[in-house]
Amino acid sequence: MLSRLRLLTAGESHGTGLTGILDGIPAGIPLSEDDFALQLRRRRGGHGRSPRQQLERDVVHVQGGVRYGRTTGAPVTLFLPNAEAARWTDTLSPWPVEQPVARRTVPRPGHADKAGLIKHDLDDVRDVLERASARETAMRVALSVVCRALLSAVGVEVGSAVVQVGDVRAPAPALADGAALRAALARIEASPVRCLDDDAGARMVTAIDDAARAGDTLGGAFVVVATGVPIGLGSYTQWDRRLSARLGGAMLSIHSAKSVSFGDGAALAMTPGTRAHDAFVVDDAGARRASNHAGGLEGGMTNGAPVVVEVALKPLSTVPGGLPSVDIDTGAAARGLIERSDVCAVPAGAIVGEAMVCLVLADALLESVGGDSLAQVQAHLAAGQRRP
Ligand code: EPS
Repeated sequence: MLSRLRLLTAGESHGTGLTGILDGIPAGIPLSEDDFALQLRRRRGGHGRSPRQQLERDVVHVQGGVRYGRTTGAPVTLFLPNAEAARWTDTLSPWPVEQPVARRTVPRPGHADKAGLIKHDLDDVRDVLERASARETAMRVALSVVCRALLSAVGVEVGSAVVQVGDVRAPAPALADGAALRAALARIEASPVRCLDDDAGARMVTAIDDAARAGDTLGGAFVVVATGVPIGLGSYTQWDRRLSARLGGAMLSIHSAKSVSFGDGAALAMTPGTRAHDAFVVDDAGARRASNHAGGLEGGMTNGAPVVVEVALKPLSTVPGGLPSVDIDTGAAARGLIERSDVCAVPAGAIVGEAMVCLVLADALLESVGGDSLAQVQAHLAAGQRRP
């Protein structure tokens, strides 16, 4: 999925913390502690999040690759402590303890639990759920801050909006350029569900409150938009270098993601070819496009229009009352184990979506123009004809 960058995360949801490494980042990218704090705060937010998000402070410890507020070219290494780790020392001790904590033997349908147990020959759901938890996305968001800073230094801006919670659907936000995105983001950030449409946003809040009262969870969908993207990132020359495939794969790696689409997505399947494409308008000002049905991607490459990606998330499988399941010790019917959970994580998912778009676009930018320092990347970009 990545060609110039490598990203790895490690750590359990209730362990001492999450560790992350981002390798292949050029030197000279400016970073501040506030950049990390901002993105991690955005990921914790949203109506319908679990109490966990009030407990976490998400203060990033930079353990390598950054000095005096600039990347050095070495792997960026981050550690994100978990606020409650002290309560879990016996449960997650790397070494045997005198009184082992009771095993969890009822897998949650919809989660990684059952297949994870069988795959790794485990007998305690705890060993699966700790790593399968969406807490891991906090580290992806933290590492993506470096990619966002690189993109921002070449004029690329990335934002997101929630367009669906349960069956409440908002109109798709029309974000034609960086200025429109910035104006919309000011309103989106103020919405408790990251929705640009106030009426739909209010109905989403009500839907989440109703689900909470009913002991249920809700999925939905978000859209990520990237503006100012240079033309020609990705490639049409080989299947696995197509940016649509790489972006799609990265988005589907987000917990709960069930589908991904670009631009008008599935609606294009029922639109005739004469209306489905972004025809050129040629006038005195030159050639331009009057629409962006393609979502900024043609032939597996960026075409200079905003990249528009929509991701649908299923409702969280950790439902408060537990779903019908089976006890793996006895084989008897049982309720899926009950863990603290969000009612709706779609607003947070949107921030994780932004993180994955930042990562894939930064990787494709480095692949396309190259450079071992930010100044080199900027110079290489300026030397080419990469702008609409
Ligand atoms: C999450 C952390 C988790 C859950 C949620 C998302 O924290 P905890 O496991 O302590 O409740 O709130 O993850 C899930 C519901 C899940 O099934 O993975 C987070 O930080 O985003």
